[in-house]
Amino acid sequence: MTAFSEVSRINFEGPDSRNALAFRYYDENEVIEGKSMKDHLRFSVVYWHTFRGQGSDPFGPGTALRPWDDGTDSVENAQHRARVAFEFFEKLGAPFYAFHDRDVAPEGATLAESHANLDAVVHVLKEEQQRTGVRLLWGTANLFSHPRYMHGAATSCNAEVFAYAAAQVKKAIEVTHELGGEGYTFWGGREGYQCLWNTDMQREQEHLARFLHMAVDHAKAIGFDRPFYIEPKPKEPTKHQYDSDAAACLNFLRQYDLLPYFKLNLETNHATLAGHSMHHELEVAGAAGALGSIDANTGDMLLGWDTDQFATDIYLTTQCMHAILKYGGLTTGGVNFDAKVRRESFEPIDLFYAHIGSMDAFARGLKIAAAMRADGRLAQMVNDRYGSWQSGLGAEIEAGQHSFESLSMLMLDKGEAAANASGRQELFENVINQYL
Ligand code: XUL
Ligand code: CO
Repeated sequence: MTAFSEVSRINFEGPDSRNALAFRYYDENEVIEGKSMKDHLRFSVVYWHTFRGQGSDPFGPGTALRPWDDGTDSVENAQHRARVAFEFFEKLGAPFYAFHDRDVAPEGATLAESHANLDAVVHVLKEEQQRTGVRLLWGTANLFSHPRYMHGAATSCNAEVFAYAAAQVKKAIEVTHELGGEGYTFWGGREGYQCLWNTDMQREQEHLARFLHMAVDHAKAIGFDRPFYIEPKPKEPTKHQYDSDAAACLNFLRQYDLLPYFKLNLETNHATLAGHSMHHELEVAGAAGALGSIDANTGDMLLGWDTDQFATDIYLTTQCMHAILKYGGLTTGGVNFDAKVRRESFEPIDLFYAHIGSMDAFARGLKIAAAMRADGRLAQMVNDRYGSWQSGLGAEIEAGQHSFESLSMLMLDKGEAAANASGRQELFENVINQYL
């Protein structure tokens, strides 16, 4: 008897299937733009929501039934849970997973004890990775739950908390390396402020940069040559996080000479909390050559907070996959389901339904985006819109052959710029709908 004995491997059955435990669109072997769907999407299951989420909210405790958990915080329970997690990854057919150090193993009474607990579970994770072939997309450290991090970690006003966080991240990078992780993520949950009057912002940002440089140095020292990711989020739990959106992260990384070592891990619900669409964030990162990975989820338009729901909206997944294809696809990163089943979906089987539905939604998004690209109409329309840059004056400006002086002479001579053409937004949107 295993944890999910009623479920067998989820198979692709095609769009007409009525089987709730089958894929309709995600056929991992189907080749799109020369690459299998499995390699395009690089689906990943997150340990924190799927295996540690209890279904609690600010108004009530957890509702989730997780019969494999014995309710204790023991290392044995954590090891058992890790084996259950791999049964889930394997049956779902997810090639990757992601974790925080404290999701997989309990925090001990001392740092040394926490390290030992982590090692004991990492041992099982390694065994299970070898048994199943499931890989680690990225690891990370939880620098936000424990009360010691109340003022932040790398940006804490308490220097010893900075030191403790450094020790924790050092270990988390080492275990990520040991498990063959394809990357390492920094999400600065409490690296921000609640009150500007008590905050030395410049000092905190310099500390954060110093911390990240130490991480880069340590990765070099141990031979971990995979990308680091910064995951933007504007708020929650702090009022303002320094890594608030893609543009702020890029500016921070550039200012402190960290850009060569970092890419961005973009999350849909974080984008919307920042007042942006995910499409916007993908474009900002992609245009800067820093699109690394995505935390796939969605918010609820009518709820203000980070609800981290599974994305099922085909329009959203099409935008994501179109931007990802446009900027060369996911290579080290993946479509990481940083998403949780809602409080009312409390049975273990709901974990399967949630992942299957969102994997299918992303598979559809990928197929639609690829069809749009193969057809070329959208690209042609965009290209036409910039027609004035293709030759003549526009091409000369792009080639650096002009100055204010020469352009001023030209326009004084002409007297007025050429007439504008319509932006045709409605037509563009209609064309997109033809592919859906
Ligand atoms: C929080 C969030 C994190 C990061 C990893 O909103 O998205 O779970 O993905 O720390
Ligand atoms: Co996330």
